[in-house]
Amino acid sequence: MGGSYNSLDDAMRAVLAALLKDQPQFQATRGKFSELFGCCLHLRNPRARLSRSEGRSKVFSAIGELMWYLSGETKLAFIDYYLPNRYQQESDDQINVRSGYGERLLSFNGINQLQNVIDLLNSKPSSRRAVIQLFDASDIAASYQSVPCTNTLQFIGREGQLHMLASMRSNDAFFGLPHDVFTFTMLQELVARSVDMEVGEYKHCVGSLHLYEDQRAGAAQYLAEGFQSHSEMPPMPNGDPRAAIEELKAYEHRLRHGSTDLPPPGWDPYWQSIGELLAAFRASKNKDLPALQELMKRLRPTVFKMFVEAKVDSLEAEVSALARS
Ligand code: 5HM
Repeated sequence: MGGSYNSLDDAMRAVLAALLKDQPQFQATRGKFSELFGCCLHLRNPRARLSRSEGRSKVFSAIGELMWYLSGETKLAFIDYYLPNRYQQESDDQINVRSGYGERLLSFNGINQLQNVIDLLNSKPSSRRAVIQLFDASDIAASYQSVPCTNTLQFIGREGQLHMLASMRSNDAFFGLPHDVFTFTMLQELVARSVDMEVGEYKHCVGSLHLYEDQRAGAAQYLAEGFQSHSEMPPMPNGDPRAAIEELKAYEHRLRHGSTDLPPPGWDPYWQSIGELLAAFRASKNKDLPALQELMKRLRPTVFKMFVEAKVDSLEAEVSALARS
């Protein structure tokens, strides 16, 4: 199984349909699962990285995971804000999560791997050495609650386009895949902008691509939703994105620590819309329906608007259910 797809949703539909055909015959600590071995998915357009269905809420956690990686840390408290209770069992000490990529990306034994590949590609745009290593020999030298599922992220510059190949040892097709494709293709675009190339193609190659037994109903429901139109993100602004990312990180930090401010004025609309999504997540966590409705009014018609709309709908339903009880 493999194949070439126009969007993440197209790839997910093919993968989940194939995984549902088989009965869950393998057993892991995390449950029984069916599996595709050695699967390589080719996304022709890495910006079609938003799954409409996961968008009922997962776009927020996907952006949360990206911010977590870019923080350079692996703190449980950070990701728990976006995915409550999901990562607790992944942590050995309830402080850090070993399978988080932030520290390894930005400070692996003191090496900033992200900056390294940018510097390498700026000096040798066609290099075959632009590799970020995430899984490490030490990960299986002892027993841990969780270790990175990604082996390497490789960037290949060809004719002004930056392609990417993600190599994963293990990937959960229903929950992990949409998050991983989102965060990795965002990193691809960040690197492309930093080396003045256009975003090329994306390949997602996985040793064990699997579906757990307890996610089969969700996967079947996703397939039953039928065809989803593509939600392509707009291009990231040209030029070095580092300053914008630092501002976004500082803003995200304030929101996560309780601020309800809107993104500061003057940002490029691309970063502004990501900031607005983070603000909508803050308001929905606060169950602040007026703030969410206000934000909805201010949002420009971006690909993100439908995700905020879904948050407004579910909070409205919650509030009216409360009023009835
Ligand atoms: O036994 P193993 O370490 O492979 O279990 C980790 C589980 O988390 C697997 O189902 C894996 O596919 C999923 N996972 C994922 O899909 C975990 C991470 C964290 O590195 C990830 N994607 N990024």
